[in-house]
Amino acid sequence: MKSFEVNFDGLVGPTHNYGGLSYGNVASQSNSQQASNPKEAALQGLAKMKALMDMGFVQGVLAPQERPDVAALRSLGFAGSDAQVIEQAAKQAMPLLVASCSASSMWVANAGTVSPSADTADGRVHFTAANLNCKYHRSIEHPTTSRVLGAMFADAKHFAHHAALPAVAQFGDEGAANHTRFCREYGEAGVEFFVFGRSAFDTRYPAPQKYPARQTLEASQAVARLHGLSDDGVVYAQQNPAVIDQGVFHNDVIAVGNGEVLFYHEDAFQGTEQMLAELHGKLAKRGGNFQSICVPRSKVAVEDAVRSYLFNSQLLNRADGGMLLIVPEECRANPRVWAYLQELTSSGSAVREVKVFDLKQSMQNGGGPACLRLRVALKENELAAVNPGVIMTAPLYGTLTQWVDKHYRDSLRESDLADPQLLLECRAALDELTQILKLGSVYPFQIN
Ligand code: SUG
Repeated sequence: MKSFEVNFDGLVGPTHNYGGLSYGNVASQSNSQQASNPKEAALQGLAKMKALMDMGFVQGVLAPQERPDVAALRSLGFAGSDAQVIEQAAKQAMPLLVASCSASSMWVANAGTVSPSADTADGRVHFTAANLNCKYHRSIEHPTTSRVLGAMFADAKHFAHHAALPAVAQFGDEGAANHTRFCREYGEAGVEFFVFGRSAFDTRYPAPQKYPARQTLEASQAVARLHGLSDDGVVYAQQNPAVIDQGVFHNDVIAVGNGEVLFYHEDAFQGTEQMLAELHGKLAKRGGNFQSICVPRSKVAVEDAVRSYLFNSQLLNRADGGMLLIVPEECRANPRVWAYLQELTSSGSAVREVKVFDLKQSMQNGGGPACLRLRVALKENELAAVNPGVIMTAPLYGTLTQWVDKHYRDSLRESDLADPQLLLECRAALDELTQILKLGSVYPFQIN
């Protein structure tokens, strides 16, 4: 049976703004308070989805969330009508209003972890929504994420959904941004690679000194158990705490993998040699030939990797067997990274081609091409069971660009977030979107 890796990209929401909310994420901190352009952000994301569809990849769309999250503000003690809740929050606790307005659900690599059916004990595709509990503005995403994923992958014969892990730091879980899967073919059993930043209970693992390590070993292990993965099909590795302190807040800022290939920075991991040997051995037992491409620090420093987002790229299989790397414009703007990419594609490596996308609006909050997509490996019959409303087509692309043009502002500053009209605009847009994507009622304003 045929199988595919489907990329579901997060559609940028109407409140996309630069709130400076993510300590440890260099771009989020340095662009705080700048004016954003939600319309441009959404169109940049849609252009990437359309381009991948045009190249022959199966591409999906993941809907944004209702913001401001008035229910979250109510749970923090603000009361009255929706407009009063927003007004009071703006007066008394602006950082909370900013957090409740974040469009951060666009980075769907953090929506959850997905294990394809070939890896799981019950032969279904398993999803665990990420609790994202390191940052308040992200910790409020998972209930809606679960409903949206449930509406996209509704058929219980093929799809199993797990609620987010307990919302405490010991089980900090950031989803697929710290998860990669290696395999020979997408429909065959593979090796799932979980990368954690720290251990909550085992003091032998070193922790970063400056910035938080968002993913714990215990969270990764819990996800592997929930999904029914076998020990033969799992490898755990720790991120190098020193790179977390340089702004590598997720593993997908320093490494990316697909098929049999891991593309990573020399400084990405602790115990790299042992980790590579384990990946090689376990994939060999699955009939695969693990390969790794190490980018040496002498060619690309960690700082250049963080600024350019070289590793936050999409590594995709081309029809001819070679691989294609989708990178952000910031890679072309960095002479050392760009020179490295020229060398990589002409050296006979697995990576044959590089394509560049302008994703500046998302990049300025620390979200590159890979952050914007959730990968779901599906067999042909499973793909047929996905809600067809969320699969990108040329007409859907046309409808979504018109929808963005109709509903989105082209400038948003912190002071605009206090405007109660923004909530009404967002709800009107999302109500229409659920009809376009055929999701049913998934938002709090539609349910309550
Ligand atoms: O969680 N930025 C996101 C970026 C997530 C990137 N995802 C991956 N690497 N997979 C984060 O730090 C910034 C929001 C603000 O500052 O307005 C933010 O949430």
